[in-house]
This record gives sequence, C-alpha cells and structure tokens, in this order.
Amino acid sequence: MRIAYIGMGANLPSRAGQPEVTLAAALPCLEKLGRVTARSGLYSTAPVGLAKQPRFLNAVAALETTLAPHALLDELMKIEHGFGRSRVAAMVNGPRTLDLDLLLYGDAVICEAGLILPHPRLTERAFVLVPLREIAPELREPRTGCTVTQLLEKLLPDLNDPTHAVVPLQSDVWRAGAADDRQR
Ligand code: PH2
Ligand code: MG
Ligand code: MG
Repeated sequence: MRIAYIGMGANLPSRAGQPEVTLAAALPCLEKLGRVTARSGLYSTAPVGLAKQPRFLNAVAALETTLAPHALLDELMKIEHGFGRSRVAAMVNGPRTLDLDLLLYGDAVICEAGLILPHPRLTERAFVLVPLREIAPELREPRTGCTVTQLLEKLLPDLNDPTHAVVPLQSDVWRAGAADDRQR
C-alpha cells in the first residue's frame, strides 16, 4: 500500500457542471481506486504556460492505493475521459475539463515513456505546491530530498506576496464532499 498524491485541475465546464462541481464529482471516482486519506481546499489559480484561458481551480488529494503506478495512471486517465477530457488536438497547457496528475507515488523515482515520477514540473508550480503543502508540509520530494514547504519557499520567497496567483476559494460543493469523507 502506497500513498499517491494526485494533482487535480479544471478550467472548463464538464458534463458534471462548472470546474468546482467537476472536481468534487471526481472525488468518488478516486475513492474507487483506494482511500482518499486527505485533500486540500480548492484554489483559484492563474493559468500557467498559456495565459489566454480561464483561471483554473486546483486541489491535491492523497490516495492510499494498492494499484501500481502505471495502473493508477491509466485509471486517472479513464476518469479524465469520463469527464469529457479529450487529448485529440488538445493544446499543451491548454484549457481542460479535468486534469488528474500523478504527482508523487510514495518515494518512487521513475523515468519511463509515459510516466515520470515525481511529476517533472512539480517543483515549479505553485498551483501544485500550495495545496500539497496544506495536506503534507513535511513530505519529501524524493529527487531533491526537500520537503514541500522548502520547495515552496524556494519557489516563492515571499509567500505573503498578494500577487502570487494561488488564491484559496471557499466552496460549498467541495466542502460538502469533505463531510462525505468523514462519514465513510
Ligand atoms: N495545468 C496545466 C497548465 N497550466 N495552470 C494552472 N493554474 N493550473 C493547472 O492545473 C494548469 C495550469 C497543464 O496541465
Ligand atoms: Mg495531466
Ligand atoms: Mg497537469
């Protein structure tokens, strides 16, 4: 049994509804792959890589799972597909209905076609590190040996800078999902 950290993102409506509803609706799908042991709040984030697109909503979930990394990645892609994600003619860094990124899988370091662990851009992205720090501040990224808190300090020397584009979002839909977690 390993803990995998899944980065969740969306900036287009899906069949489930607006991005906040999509992300909440994806949680029960993740539960089918193991046990969601923690998840961050929801953040409204400025798009990275391609500026002209809607803001994203991002979150990170911790999933305790017996699935091996490749099998887990396949299942994540199936969930994305179920929420209308299409990779045909999609833009790199472009808008998406649902993105589920395998960020970390225990302390696995893997570099294979189709699967790089830890996620290659993990250390560069505040929209990942801020929610990850919320649920796992002391977790170590196995390539650098740094904790998530340290990585974020390197990325954003002044974390209180109001211009840094990762803003917590109060969301009833997401919170309602939290109540469901506690009942399980
Ligand atoms: N995902 C991308 C590209 N850019 N920007 C934000 N803010 N959030 C994302 O999840 C994101 C992005 C490619 O997956
Ligand atoms: Mg992805
Ligand atoms: Mg992504």
